[in-house]
Amino acid sequence: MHRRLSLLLVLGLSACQAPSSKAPAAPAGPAAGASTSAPRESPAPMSHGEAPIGAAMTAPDRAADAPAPGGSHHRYIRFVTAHVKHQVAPGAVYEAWTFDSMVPGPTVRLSVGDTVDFTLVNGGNIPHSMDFHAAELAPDRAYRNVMPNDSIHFQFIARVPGAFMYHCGTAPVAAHIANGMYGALIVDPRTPRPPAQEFVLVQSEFYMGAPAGADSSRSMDWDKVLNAFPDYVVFNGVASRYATHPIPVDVAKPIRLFVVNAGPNRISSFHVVGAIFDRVLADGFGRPFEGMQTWNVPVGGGAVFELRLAEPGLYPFVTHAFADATKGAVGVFRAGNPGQAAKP
Ligand SMILES: [Cu+2]
Repeated sequence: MHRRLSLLLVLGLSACQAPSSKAPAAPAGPAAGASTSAPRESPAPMSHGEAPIGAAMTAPDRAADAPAPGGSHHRYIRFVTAHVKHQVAPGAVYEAWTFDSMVPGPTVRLSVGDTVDFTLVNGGNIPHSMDFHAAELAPDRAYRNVMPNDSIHFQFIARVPGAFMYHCGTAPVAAHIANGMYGALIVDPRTPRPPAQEFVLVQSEFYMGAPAGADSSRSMDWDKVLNAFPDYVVFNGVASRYATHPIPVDVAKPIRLFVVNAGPNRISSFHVVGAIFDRVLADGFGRPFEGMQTWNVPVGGGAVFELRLAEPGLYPFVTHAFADATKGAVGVFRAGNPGQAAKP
C-alpha cells in the first residue's frame, strides 16, 4: 500500500514538473508577450480600461451571483475531482485539475452552526485532497490524500463567519492550486447580513507551458509557478470575463462582494473604480473598516466588501497591482443605464 502511495506521489510530482523538463515554454498570454514597451492603445476608453468592455447584456457562462443565504443546517456536500480542459482566455485552453469539473469549484454558503457532511471522491489519476479553511480539524485525519478512485468523508461545524477559501492540500500545494483546485465557502453570521446584491469573486493565477496536442492545450509551467510569474490573473477562472460581460447592478443600492484570493502567489489589492467601500470586513468577520479605497486580500484569505455605486455607469473592479489587472484580473459593474448619469 505504501509502495503504491509512493508511486502515485512520484507520478503526481512528475506530472507537475513535466513542463519544466522540456525546452522553455512559448508565451501563453499577455504576461509573456516578450514586449519591452507598454502598449499605446487602451482596450477601453475609460479609467482602468484594462480589457474591452462588452456591450452585450447577456450573462456570462458563469455568473458571479452569490448563492442565496439560508437553507438546511445540515449540509451534505459531495465533490468529485476531475481533470478537464478549461478555457482561461481566447486561445488559452488549460489542462485543469478541478472540483466538480469547474474552476473555481462550486461556491458553498452556510450559516454559523451548520454541520457540513462532506465527501470527496477522487476521479483523477493522481492523489488529491480537501482543505476547508472554514473548518477546524486535524489535517492528518480529514485533509489526507485520497487515492484515485477512492474517497474520504468527514464532518465539521462552521463556527466562524467569513469568506473562506477551500482547496486541494496535496503537495506540492502550489501545483494543485495553480491547476485549479480551489473555491469559496461563505459562512453567514447567526444574525443575517442586511439584504444586498451579492457576488462572489475568486481571484487566482494560471501559469502556462507551451501548447501541445491536437487542441493546443497547455499544462502548468512549474518554473513560472515557483517564480510567481503568471500568464493570467483572473476572477472566477476566466480572464476579463466580467469586462466582456459586465455584471448588472442597481444604482445606489447596497452591493456585497465576497472576495477570496486563491493565489497561489499573488496578493489581491482589491479596488472598485469610482467607489469607496462603505465597509470592509477582513476575512469577512469582526469589526469593519469604514471608508476604504483598496483592501489587500491575502493569498489564502478572503474579505467582504460593502459598497454602493453613486450614479449610472460602468465601474471596473480590479486588483490594483496593475500587472495582474493587465493579465486579466479586471471586471466591470454596469450600474443602471450607463450614459444617463446626472450632470453635475
Ligand atoms: Cu489536488
